[in-house]
Amino acid sequence: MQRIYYLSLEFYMGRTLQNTMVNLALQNACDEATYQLGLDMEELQEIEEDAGLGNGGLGRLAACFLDSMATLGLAAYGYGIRYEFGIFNQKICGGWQLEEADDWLRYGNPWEKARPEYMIPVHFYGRIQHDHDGVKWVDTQVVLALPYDTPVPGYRNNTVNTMRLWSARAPNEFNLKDFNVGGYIQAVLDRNLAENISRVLYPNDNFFEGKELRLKQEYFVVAATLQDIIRRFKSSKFGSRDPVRTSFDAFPDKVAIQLNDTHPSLTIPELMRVLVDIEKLDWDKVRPCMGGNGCRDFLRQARKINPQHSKSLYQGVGQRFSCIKVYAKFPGDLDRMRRMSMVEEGSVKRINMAHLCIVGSHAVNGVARIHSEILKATVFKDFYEFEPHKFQNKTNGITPRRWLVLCNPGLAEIIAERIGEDYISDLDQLKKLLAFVEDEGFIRDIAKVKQENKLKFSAYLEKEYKVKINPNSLFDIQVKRIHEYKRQLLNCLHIITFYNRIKKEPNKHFVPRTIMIGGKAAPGYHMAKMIIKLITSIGDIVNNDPVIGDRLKVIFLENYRVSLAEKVVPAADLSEQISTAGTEASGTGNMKFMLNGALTIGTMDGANVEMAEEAGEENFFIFGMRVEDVDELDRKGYCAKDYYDHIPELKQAIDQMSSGFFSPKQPDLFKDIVNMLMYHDRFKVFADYEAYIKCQEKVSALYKNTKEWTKKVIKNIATSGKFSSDRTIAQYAREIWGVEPTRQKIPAPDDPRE
Ligand code: 73E
Repeated sequence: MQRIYYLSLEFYMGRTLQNTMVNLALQNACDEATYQLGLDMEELQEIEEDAGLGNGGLGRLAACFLDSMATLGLAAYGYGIRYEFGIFNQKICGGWQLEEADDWLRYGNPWEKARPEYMIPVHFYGRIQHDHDGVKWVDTQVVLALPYDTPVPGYRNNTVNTMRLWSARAPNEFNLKDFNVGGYIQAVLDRNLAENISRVLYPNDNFFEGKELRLKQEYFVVAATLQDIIRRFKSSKFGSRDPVRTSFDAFPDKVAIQLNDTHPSLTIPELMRVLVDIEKLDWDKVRPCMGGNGCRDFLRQARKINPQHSKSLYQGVGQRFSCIKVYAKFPGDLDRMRRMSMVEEGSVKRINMAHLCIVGSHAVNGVARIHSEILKATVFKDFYEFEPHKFQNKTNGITPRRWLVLCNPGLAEIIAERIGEDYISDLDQLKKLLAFVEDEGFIRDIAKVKQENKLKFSAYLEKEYKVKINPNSLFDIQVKRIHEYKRQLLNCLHIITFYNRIKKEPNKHFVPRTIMIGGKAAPGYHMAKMIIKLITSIGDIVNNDPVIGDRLKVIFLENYRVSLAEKVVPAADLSEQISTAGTEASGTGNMKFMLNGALTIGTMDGANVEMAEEAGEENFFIFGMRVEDVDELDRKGYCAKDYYDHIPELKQAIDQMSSGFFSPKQPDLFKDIVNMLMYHDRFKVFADYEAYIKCQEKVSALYKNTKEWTKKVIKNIATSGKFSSDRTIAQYAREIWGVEPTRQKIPAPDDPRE
């Protein structure tokens, strides 16, 4: 059997209880049983902590992939780190973000099982010694990797896979020397140093972290996982019976390793080190593969953590990918050889991890069509020209179990009433709903479910946060990490413009809107934190203006995370996906909204391009620059001031921000934001302002006509099937891992309500 190993520094799982019940068809039985005990299942579910072992899309993708791999019956394992502290909890205080530690294991974790019998030593630092039978790595510091297993059930198919997360433990002899009492106490205290490796998730999304502890995390998961993979291979019938020397001949056919971005890329030199230095074999027999995703920041110092890696990098990879090969294909092109080097020039030698990944992998993929094309045309152009066959696309997806059946049972139910339940594990079947676009009954049902979800979410906001919103207004939602490239600031400019228009003509009719923005800012990202303060400050002015009434409300959704997404996504009318074209590799929140019956206002970026293609552009609110326009503007030179000077409503909004209209007690509070927007905006917010405002006018106009709006909603739901992670994983399986997925259907249990 071919085994799939999915390595990731993040697994953003969220809660597990309801997901387990959905996948095992236990929901009705559990509802019934708890009801008999005088308990409410939904209340119980709310008690569970999110497993927040991720920052955003990258970690959530890994979680959706685990669900799909189990559902498709693949023998797949997720490998990562059991962070003691996941993504911080966000508190909003006086409009500012405060971070609180996420002590998610405080009351224990019932879903995991420690497996001390598979504990593995991981070595750090030390030096290399050469002797008669090769090299020895000596004087190392040893940290033990203790695995914790969490079951990953497939959707009703009698399959349960494993997610194995490593926890760092100091060995009992850690720091052991002939110490006096003081030395002993210190030695015990120092155990923390080793155990800090799995203490906390680095809270930066889409950002390269150059800290030594982060590199140790990366090496820790890679080294422990590879030892586990090789142990399992040896104990299978494919590792030869020879007790002295294992045959690794079958290894490339029995093992596929998929890397989530470049974060676990030390897999490549580490696998070489283990096979060559420990298993004593020719490393040409190895076939790891890597899924590149994001691929923006990859400079990394190999440093001193494993000195043997630098040797592997210079010699090992050098053998397979020698400059000579590049030279043979492109004679005389010395500049190309320099650009493609794995070792970057400069006083400090740095390893380019992305180059290492491409060279050491048999396949590399982008995560949406536009992203894959950009990689081939820009950052990896040289590598694409050298080995074009390696480059693939795998457009991201989301699991319809969590992101429809679990979070939006009302919608799942009315769909099942029309087309049956098979669509849940074969999402393309949603296409059958196209036959119901003109069906009055279905249109009414869809609008009704949406209204119920909006009422439920309004009640939640009122209960938990004491804010009252108008459930008949258009729910306009942007939830994602706060980042300049995601352009929450463009949304802010629309809010201010909308506000100014109502103030200017208070007696005119406006389609009422509730604009909700949520997301965490990395603790050290100053501009992102200022953006949160700006949103809350705009809310303070807008929400308390009697002229506005309930025509416009601005809500900052505190502590956006998986479990909050499950509440807000089903309640959305409008999904904001407004990154500068060419900056969002794919996006996956966009897909969740589409599947849950929101319309999208978005740029031609990431997976939006393919979503609009599936839905038909006439059913999508597309605006703004395309990638080519952005490139053209770069060549011409982007000048924000020109837009400011020529667009009066834009000027008014910016002037209000800089004059303290939204921060009366501190008029210059937003000067950094204004200064950035006016003089060094890498994401060209003003260039898309006019198109965005016009597009928002079209949104409001359509929303007035519930029936026409709902027809477009149905067309979007019906064409969202492509964005199931089942489709994504089936493509990885066939086109990268070389395995055919199988879906076995298990008859529903003996429960009349299932
Ligand atoms: O567009 C998203 C994509 O949908 C992308 O920004 C995100 O990955 C999602 C899933 O493919 C992503 N995050 C990171 N790189 N790409 C990242 C980089 C460094 C640290 C943490 C996350």
